[in-house]
Amino acid sequence: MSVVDLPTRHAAGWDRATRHPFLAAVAAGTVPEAAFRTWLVQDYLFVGDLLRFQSRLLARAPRAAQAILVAGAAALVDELAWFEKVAVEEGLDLSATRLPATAAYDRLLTGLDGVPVPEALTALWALERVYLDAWSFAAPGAEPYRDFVAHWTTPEFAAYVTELATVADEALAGADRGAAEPHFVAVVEAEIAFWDMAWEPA
Ligand code: HMH
Repeated sequence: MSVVDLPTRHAAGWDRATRHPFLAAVAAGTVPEAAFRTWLVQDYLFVGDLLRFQSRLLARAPRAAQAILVAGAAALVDELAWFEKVAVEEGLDLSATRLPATAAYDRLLTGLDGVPVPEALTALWALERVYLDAWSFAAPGAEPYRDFVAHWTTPEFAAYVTELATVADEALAGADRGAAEPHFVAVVEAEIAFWDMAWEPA
């Protein structure tokens, strides 16, 4: 089994995380602007938390996973700078506090510090893959969201996600594959809650 088999093993949750009403509304151009702005600021806070998690994971990662984790961390630094540019353009307040779903996701990431590296790598792959699939579902997106959707569906991002699957699979080869599955499920649930936070349609 490869980690890439996990989405089909948990198809209902995966669908809820990657075909959420928020994403459908971005595709249709009907998402309330305030909801999108709230979500953007929370995603900025999440990316900061993710960079910290990824840095801690790098510190204990096997040799074969180091290069991809470093490249991914550098991409997250660029992503933070991109959010800061958008914030200036759109007048967003990035100093907002974490809403409950963002805080809960950070606790999930911190909890992963205590699990074996192969399981943490699986969770990292899952949180990137679910995000890529979610925005791919919304693509190309309606105005004014098209540039955002394009930013999160680049071929470079897709290639990164594929590489993460490879290192997760390599690490899991000598580990307990079954132990990774609950972390996958927890990531999917955290993603659903993260979309719900932005907008729960009536
Ligand atoms: C909620 N999940 C969420 N935000 C992100 N930026 C990613 C995953 C991937 O970076």
